Amino acid sequence: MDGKIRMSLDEVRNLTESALVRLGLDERQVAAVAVTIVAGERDGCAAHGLYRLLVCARTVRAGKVTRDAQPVVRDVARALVRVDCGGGFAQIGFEAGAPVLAAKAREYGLAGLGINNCVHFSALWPEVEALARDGLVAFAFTPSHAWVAPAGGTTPIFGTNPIAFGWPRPGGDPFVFDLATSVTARGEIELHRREGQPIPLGWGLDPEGNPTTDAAQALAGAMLTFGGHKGSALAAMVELIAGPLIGDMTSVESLVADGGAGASPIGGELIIAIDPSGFLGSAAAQHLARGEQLFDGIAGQGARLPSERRYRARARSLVEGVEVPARLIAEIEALFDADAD
Ligand code: NDP
Ligand code: PYC
Repeated sequence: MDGKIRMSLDEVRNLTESALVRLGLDERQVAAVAVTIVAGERDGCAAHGLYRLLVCARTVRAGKVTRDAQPVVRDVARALVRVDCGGGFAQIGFEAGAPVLAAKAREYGLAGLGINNCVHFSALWPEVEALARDGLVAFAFTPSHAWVAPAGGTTPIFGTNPIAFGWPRPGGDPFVFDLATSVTARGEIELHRREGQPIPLGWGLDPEGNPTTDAAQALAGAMLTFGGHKGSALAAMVELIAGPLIGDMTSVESLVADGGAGASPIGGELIIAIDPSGFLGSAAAQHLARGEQLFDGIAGQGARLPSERRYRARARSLVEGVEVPARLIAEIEALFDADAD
């Protein structure tokens, strides 16, 4: 088992920003990407925290990211906006497009943002949470690389294809869920492989199509969808609405474009925002308050709400900092060993 190092969130941010600067990303991308990596570490989502710097480095050094990409925002219809990320990380697309999306949702009740031509490695909850904090109901979807077999098959065709949802709550943190349509995110299996830990049966198949508890074998073979045919249908939906519908890649196409580099997925993301007052006008607050009865009914029987664990981790990290595997920090520092020569 690795030793752990305790770091403040400022230390996490400094390490992240300096690594991204040394990778040659411009100021805009450094800032936008660092926000999500620090948020991942802060909220106890290690698979999308500092570990991602290793993947970022591989992706940038493989020439898959435009280091000085500038997002181009295009107002394509009354309630639709597109952002071309110019081959940069998706975070700059969200940053540029979200204010336009929110304004359109307020004006028309419902609006969509298509983020195109981006490299995507981040979790989606920071985006739906931000929109929900702004009073909007939000959905986000993105394909990834073809790593996941459809229910009943053994050949990867889907990405891990997350679906995220955010709901504003009067006077409290938004209700948010963000789930891969695979049983678990690929990053979780990567972390198991790095720790030499077995994975639970049901997460993946080995390259011969047999169930496996070996993380490396599942990474080399096929991951499985959650909920069998139901997750499979949702994964297909994500492929369609965040791929062809917005003129961007499917997970199969992204993996072909990767060409064996082992870099982060390339493609697009779809975000939909709804302003509750679009349907409800001045009665919106009264009806949102009724949503609270649902949350009370869940929590009241001892079940937890999605995002509760993250908010608790956040509250703790803001005070105590976070614990990070010492080996991970050493690997991040070693990324730049040659620079010192
Ligand atoms: P999990 O299975 O850990 O969690 C999925 C959701 O379920 C979370 O909202 C979580 O809330 C909630 N949850 C978990 N356990 C419970 C419980 N017992 N009761 C109620 N709610 C619960 O996440 P995944 O492995 O599916 O995905 C992890 C991340 O990976 C996501 O953030 C996703 O965006 C990211 N990802 C990104 C991809 C990309 O291409 N960019 C691809 C695939 C995944 P909580 O957070 O509070 O635990
Ligand atoms: O963990 O499945 C994953 C993932 C893919 C892209 C970013 N994260």
